[in-house]
Amino acid sequence: MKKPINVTVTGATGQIAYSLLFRIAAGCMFGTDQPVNLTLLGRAGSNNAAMTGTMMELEDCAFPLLWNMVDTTDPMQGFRDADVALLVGARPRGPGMERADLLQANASIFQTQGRALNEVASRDVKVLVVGNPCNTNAWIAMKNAPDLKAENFSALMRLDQNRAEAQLAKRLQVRTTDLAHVAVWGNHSPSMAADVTFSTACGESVLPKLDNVWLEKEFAPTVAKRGGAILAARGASSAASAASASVDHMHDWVLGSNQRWVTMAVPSKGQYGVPEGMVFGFPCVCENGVATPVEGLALTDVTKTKILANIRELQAEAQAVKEFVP
Ligand code: NAX
Repeated sequence: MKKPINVTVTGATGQIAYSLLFRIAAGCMFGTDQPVNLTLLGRAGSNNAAMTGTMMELEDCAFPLLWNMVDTTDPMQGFRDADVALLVGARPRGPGMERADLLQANASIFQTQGRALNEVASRDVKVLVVGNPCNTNAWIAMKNAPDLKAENFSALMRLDQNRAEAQLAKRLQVRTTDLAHVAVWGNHSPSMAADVTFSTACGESVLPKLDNVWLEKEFAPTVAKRGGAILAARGASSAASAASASVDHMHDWVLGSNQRWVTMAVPSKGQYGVPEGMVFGFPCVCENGVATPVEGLALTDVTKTKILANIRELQAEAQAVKEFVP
């Protein structure tokens, strides 16, 4: 039996975690031969009774891979020796709250968590930020953890890729597993750029099978605004699909993507003109625990323009939280 890995999850009383935790414990994220120790990191001063209830349910599943489980509200305890940190908890936007207020409220959470990860987590910890605005929150955590490698940090854009693949598969009447090279660039916001320029279905380019009107007027807006559409329909934001995408993201990062392109927001090394260090959605290939953006693609002018808009948006977000970054 393999040695267990230490997985810390924040936002454990939230709706995403209610789906995510059970899939981790069932072996979907790290494989069915990999035991896990779970730490649930709650918010200091809040009523964490719901977390106790979730832990009772996890226990009642009798998952053979769940070796140990603890909860805490202290980040220094919560991230101690963490091999994987899933930062899901974030303050939701409240009535009358401006985007700038939300950025600030969440910036302090990710500053604290970045500092704690820097102090006590495994030096190889893999961090996935789900809580929004996830690209900027991941950047804040990364900047506050100077002793960890920047490559240890990422943000969730796999949900956007999964949404793009689902729309494409429906349009082309194929299965999502028939698709390859679907990419989403940029920020996890309505500005993101879903890109099928390089995509194939059953090994053939999808472009001759699609028309520009559908791509620009239906596909791109459907993917970019899907979160809002789900909120309107369900009366609650995407949860199970976000949890499933988080499982996909970490699974492929840890176990490899088998040369498949997977969209991850990772710190740029200057690829495609994205400023160094900006946490940006790129198509990546994962191998031996390393996610590498695919380089040298001949982007269309449309994609280049959208990438530029995403860079500007992330620069504005960074500016709004600059006092939380050393
Ligand atoms: P919930 O509102 O159900 O749960 C939020 C969790 O965060 C709770 O456990 C709560 O205690 C915790 N929390 C709230 N305020 C906090 C604070 N000040 N400090 C620490 N923890 C705090 O949200 P849920 O639906 O689970 O979504 C969690 C986050 O994921 C949100 O920020 C949401 O916007 C984001 N999402 C990100 C997605 C992505 O693709 N990157 C998609 C889904 C989702 O929208």
